[in-house]
Amino acid sequence: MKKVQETAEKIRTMEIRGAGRIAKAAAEAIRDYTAGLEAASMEDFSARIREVSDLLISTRPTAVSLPNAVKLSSRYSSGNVEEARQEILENASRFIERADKALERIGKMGARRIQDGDVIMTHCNSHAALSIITTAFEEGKDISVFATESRPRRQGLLTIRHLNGFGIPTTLIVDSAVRYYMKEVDKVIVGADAIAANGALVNKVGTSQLALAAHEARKSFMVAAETYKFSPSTIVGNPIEIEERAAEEVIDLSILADLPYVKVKNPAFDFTPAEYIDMIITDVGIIPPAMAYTIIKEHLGWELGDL
Ligand code: RUB
Repeated sequence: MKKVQETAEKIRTMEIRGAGRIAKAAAEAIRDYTAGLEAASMEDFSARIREVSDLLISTRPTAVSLPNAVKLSSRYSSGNVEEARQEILENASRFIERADKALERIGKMGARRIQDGDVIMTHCNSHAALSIITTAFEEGKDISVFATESRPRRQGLLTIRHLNGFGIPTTLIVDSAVRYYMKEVDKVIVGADAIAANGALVNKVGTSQLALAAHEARKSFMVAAETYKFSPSTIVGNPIEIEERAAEEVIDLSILADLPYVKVKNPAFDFTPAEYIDMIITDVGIIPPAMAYTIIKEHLGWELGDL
């Protein structure tokens, strides 16, 4: 349990962050916990698996990859402890492998949509989006990147470091310079924290303004998302919760203390409507946002009764 608590804490404090990494860390935590779990009975086993699952899911509310990873990993049908343990170990390992392969596949398929000479804009720090960019570059395409800073946590600094490691020419810009530079951009590629059944995207706050600017300038807006970033519960009408983070990420609280009429809002994500998205590059193919429902039905193994 201590290791699960540590993982949960790392996700909560964003030491582990990004929807894909969070999902993989949760699956690993469940796998390791289950391997060493000493249960007195099947009821005991079930209760403990439920407890760690709930703990992991409670860490951050928006990235649907987290509950998807936990649910897919912690499934079992046997009423026998040893058999149920084996089922979970296999399911968790399968999820981890799926996640690794997904990034590679998205990179390869997405890279086919990148042309020699393309200027790409990306936002925040998405491993799926970066997989496409670095794969295209390694294939020999002469590309360059505009990377947004991504206030307030400045995940853009991770992105520029990553791209620099590949030798990809990169320009760091503040978030508010997105529209100013859009005329120099050919394609926008971002990641996803969640995709709703209607094809709407939830990603780092500011993504929707990139989409709007790309739409206005008639530039292609591409989303890189593993199939486990699609949200089954949106089919039955559940909204995706947008995480609201602490004011101190935005402003020093001592400054705020002197400003009694001022409050701070700090949403971590925003919604981009499907009509601004040209394509979603998933590990099972490149799809229009209108196909989100099909991905959920065919690749997440959900029955409506589960939701
Ligand atoms: C990260 C973020 C990323 C997505 C996709 O937000 O919005 O674009 O999670 O990332 P945070 P990936 O830093 O708040 O977790 O493609 O790596 O899953």
